[in-house]
Amino acid sequence: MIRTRTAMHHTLAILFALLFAGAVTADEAKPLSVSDSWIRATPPGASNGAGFLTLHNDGDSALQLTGVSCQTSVASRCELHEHIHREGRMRMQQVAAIDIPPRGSFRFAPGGHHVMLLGLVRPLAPGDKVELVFTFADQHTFHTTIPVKPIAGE
Ligand SMILES: [Cu+2]
Repeated sequence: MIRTRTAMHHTLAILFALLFAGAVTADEAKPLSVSDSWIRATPPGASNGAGFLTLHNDGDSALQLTGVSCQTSVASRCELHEHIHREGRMRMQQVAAIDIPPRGSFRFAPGGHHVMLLGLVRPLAPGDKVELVFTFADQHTFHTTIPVKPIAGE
């Protein structure tokens, strides 16, 4: 009994070590940085919100962004979106992938690409913070936390 329990503890310790090592590697291996990040505060009753930021690829190889998720109880999920003009109207749609060139950057900005926050359970208010997790084609992830700013802050 004691031997089994010791073996199990040992196995768990190794598993946690591997998980922790994996989590650290995921972010450290990605040469990314963020600037101009903000999420637009939403009026009462709004079901969706939008976040903006510039992602900088500080490395020597191209990166392909393939998704985003949000670690928050305020929104049910997040998506990468773009605005398009179709039949004289401004619409938005989900994008599957965004390429960020080496030593280059990609800007999410009002009227263009944005991080869509869907299924808001309450308004996004100035002072709130939302953690976003970007996913790349090579399975690496990048975490960043973005502040909510007043609508007039554009
Ligand atoms: Cu959108």
